[in-house]
Amino acid sequence: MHRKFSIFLVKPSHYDADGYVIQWYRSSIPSNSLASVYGLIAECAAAKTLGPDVDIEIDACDECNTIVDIKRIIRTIRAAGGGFVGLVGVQSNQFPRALDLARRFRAADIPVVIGGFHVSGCLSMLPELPADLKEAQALGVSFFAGEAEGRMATLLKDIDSGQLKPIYNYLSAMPDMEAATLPILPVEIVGRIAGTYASFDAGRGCPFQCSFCTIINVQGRKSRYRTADDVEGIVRANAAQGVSRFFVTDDNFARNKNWEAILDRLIELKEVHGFKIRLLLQVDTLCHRITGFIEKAARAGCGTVFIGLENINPESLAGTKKRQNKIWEYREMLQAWRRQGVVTYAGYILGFPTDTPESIARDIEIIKNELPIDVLEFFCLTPLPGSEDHQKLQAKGVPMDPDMNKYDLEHVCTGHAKMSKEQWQQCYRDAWKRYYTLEHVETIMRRARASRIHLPKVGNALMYFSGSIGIEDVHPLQVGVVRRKVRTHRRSGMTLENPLIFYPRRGAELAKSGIQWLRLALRYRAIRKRIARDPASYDYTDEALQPVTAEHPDHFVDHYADKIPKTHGAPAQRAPAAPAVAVEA
Ligand code: B12
Ligand code: SF4
Repeated sequence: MHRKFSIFLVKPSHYDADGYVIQWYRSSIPSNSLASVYGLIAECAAAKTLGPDVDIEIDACDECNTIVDIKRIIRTIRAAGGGFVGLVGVQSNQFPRALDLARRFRAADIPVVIGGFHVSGCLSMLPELPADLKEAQALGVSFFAGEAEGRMATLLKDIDSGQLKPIYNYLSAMPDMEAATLPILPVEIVGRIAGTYASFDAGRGCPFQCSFCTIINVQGRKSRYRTADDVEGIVRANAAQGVSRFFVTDDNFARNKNWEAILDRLIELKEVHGFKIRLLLQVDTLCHRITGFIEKAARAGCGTVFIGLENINPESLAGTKKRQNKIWEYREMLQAWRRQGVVTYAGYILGFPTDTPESIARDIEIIKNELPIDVLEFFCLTPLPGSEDHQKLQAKGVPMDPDMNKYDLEHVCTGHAKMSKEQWQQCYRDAWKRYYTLEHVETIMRRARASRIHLPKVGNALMYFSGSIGIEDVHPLQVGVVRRKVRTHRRSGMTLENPLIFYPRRGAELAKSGIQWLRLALRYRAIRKRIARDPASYDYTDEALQPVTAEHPDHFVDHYADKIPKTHGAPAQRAPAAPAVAVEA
């Protein structure tokens, strides 16, 4: 008999401090986890995995841009007579929200499977299930640990036959990425991302050993890559539905051993076949050493690059085993991207063991003066479940915040040898203020003009980063366009607010943030216009734009001269160290 099997995939968001789900009319970054799992289930649907008479129907949403209609999902699965809810790519900070959603579905007896880094990281690194996973298990939720490529059919068959197991653990066997199923999402879902970006991972796994990182313990230390043919397949499948912008989610695309074949193929698709490809890449701080990498990336359509700078203090980098970051090459690397007109975003982590409020303030001023970075984003060093840091603290019984919702890299979750929790949290807030002063925003725009980088592009990126913290009070990686709050979607344990209080306050909040965004946009536009009108702006220069030569050595390095390890290629120490730069109060 012909029947349906109905699958709903939800990528959960997480809660703000008031217990409301952080979601928007349009979110800013696509979820690659959702695209990967969707692609795998679409493949099973096409292959009629559950038999020729069973139609597998899939619906998917990213909660960052869509309100999850719990009742409709329950109705649809019941009407189909079979199916399940997959909570996809659930990070630690999203686990409390995932659990609240699961609770509702399990109360209606709908099967629920949770996958993603929290489940995989905990199963990989902890001796026993932590309390939140046990709570989910008690509700009858199943876990999927490890990667699902080549394993989805087994799961679907188990659910369909009522044999769903409590845990699917594939962490010991990483699937090959060559010719692996392609990540894809229908255009209606991609269209809910501002700028209509799709995503794909061209590789997984990493050989390095940064102690704060979960990736190595979940995806392994052996790198696996997609081929140029696969990437062409992803581009063509998206182009067929009018999508041509991609966020390549590899933690470091420069480490992908197929980078050149992939970029060459993208260049061919662009230049010979007329595909209008735009790429957003993530790379490390050594990518400029690879001959032709930056030039080819730009030709293939890369207009923006995320760089894992992490920190500029060599002591901090060594302490966390990030020895591959060579600070004496940062300026050269950033200048190489600028020469290709690419906008640079750099991530900076606060709270390494040697950090103090004074050293953080000093380091940010050094960056502003000496490194030509466009957008800088800050994170608190966090013992993420699945990382070596978390495992060690747990084993030693060091207190860590029990609320997983806070593991979003914006909250301080454990102690620090030199700062109180409050000081550290304040450092995080101050770091944004310190970097995004109007004065420094103008400097960045002047540098962009001098480097012939598209001024509005840099201006808009700066506005979006400073506004997400200053106006929306969320990290730019989580921000979107126009915040949504659903009164009834509040964290479990928190009381629902009276509609007469909730709705007028929401109206006032929306009006306030609208006005604040408008004011910020006008301020940045005034700066941009001032620079555009200034004929001398093309000749602007400063320390950060100076090339590093024998005559003009990079005295950025001098600030840390006594801390640079004596490794191959490191500059000879030029003690005594230069006096510290002035730090604004
Ligand atoms: C791209 C990315 C983002 C993107 C998009 C998110 C996404 N998940 O696609 C953006 C920029 C938004 C993002 C933001 C953040 N991210 Co992020 N992100 C990544 C990154 C680099 C790649 C994710 C990815 O595509 N992986 C590949 C997919 C296919 O793997 P996967 O999610 O594990 O899914 C597979 C399996 O788990 C399984 N699976 C997953 N779900 C399900 C569900 C079912 C039903 C089944 C059967 C199987 C299944 O099948 C999938 C295919 O094999 C990862 C690191 C990494 N290498 O994965 C970090 C990572 C996931 N992010 C992390 C963090 C901490 C964050 C932030 C909190 C802060 C930050 N600075 O990064 C914010 C959170 C904001 C938010 N609202 O999401 C951590 C999470 C660690 C943890 N324990 O929680 C990671 C691991 C990086 C790290 N620092 O260690 N991130
Ligand atoms: S932080 Fe980046 S370089 Fe370090 S281990 Fe993780 S993926 Fe590799």
